[in-house]
Amino acid sequence: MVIPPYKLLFMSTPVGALGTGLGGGVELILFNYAQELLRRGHKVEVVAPQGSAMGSLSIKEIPGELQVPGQTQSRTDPVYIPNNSVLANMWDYARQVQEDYDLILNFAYDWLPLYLTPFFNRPIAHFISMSSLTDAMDQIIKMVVNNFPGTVAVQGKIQASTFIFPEQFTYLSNCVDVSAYQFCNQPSSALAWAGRIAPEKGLEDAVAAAKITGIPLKIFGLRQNEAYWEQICQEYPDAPIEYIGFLQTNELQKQLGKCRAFLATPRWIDAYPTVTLEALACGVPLIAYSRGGLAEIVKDGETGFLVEPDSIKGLVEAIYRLNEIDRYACRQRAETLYSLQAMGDRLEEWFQKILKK
Ligand code: HBI
Repeated sequence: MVIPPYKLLFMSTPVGALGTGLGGGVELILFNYAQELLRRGHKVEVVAPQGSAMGSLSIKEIPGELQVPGQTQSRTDPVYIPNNSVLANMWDYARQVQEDYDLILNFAYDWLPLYLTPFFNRPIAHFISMSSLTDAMDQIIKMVVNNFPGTVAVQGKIQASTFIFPEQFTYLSNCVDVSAYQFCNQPSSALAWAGRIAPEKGLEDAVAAAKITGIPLKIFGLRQNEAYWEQICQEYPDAPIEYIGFLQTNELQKQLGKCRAFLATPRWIDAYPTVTLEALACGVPLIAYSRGGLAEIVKDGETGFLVEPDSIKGLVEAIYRLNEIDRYACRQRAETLYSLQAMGDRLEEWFQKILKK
């Protein structure tokens, strides 16, 4: 559709500088949205914590204390705003420059940006990157959904169903820049696990499956919770695992692509794990707990296997069925369902609807 070029201000996640991995999949989502919208002729400026860098994005770095990750909070926790909050500083900057933009896109899963929406004289679109976690977030999201209909988007239906107002969301699904990933049809025997290494990601189950099958497991991602990592190493001292580290996209796809399969073992309702789309783009089949966005991403028996959540036995059984999967079918699913082109169309349609009001 032909629409005027928009001037867009992207407000990044306050839990870490872009490029460090602290922001999880949202870092790559922000980058993919920005590069596709820039390609279409829109202007995109990014506001993010000090130390942020990602490709050639134009980033305004803001100092201040990082925000507490939402998934570490309990449902009835109050809203935390630390002293010299980077989140508050980011949104004070947005307040000062808002006239230079048509629309502000918020990537933070935090109370403050949602609360500030009525105080701004520019429309704010909110990308909700996780499932329902706390009452405070549910209530403030509901305020925005009710007073600014059409401005709040989620990724998938299962994520949306964890909120009490799923019908009022815009659905964006997720995306991957397939051209940045090489399809690999000659994998090694190694299995892969990738993500923030933290309790909600359930890494220990993948390590247990590696121990039982004796198949080596390559582990990619930021060791966000060192104690959790140590605990796994102590519990499985002789499991065939190798910690690779947190890699940027080009290096990650080279190593991930060579793996036989990707194990996705989330304990929580992971909204739409971006890294599993990266695996598909390389042709790597997914063996995933049937939980959250994974139940929408994996075509059982075609692009991998859906396993009963928390069943290590289920992971092992799926590993032994991997020769049933055609790796090219995995690549094709990434190309057709998760392309940047399709995401760009959805984003332009979303922004146009908001700006028409
Ligand atoms: N926690 N408070 C907070 N804010 C975020 O933006 C946030 C988070 N935890 C995790 C996170 N973002 C991303 O890693 C996920 O949305 C992918």
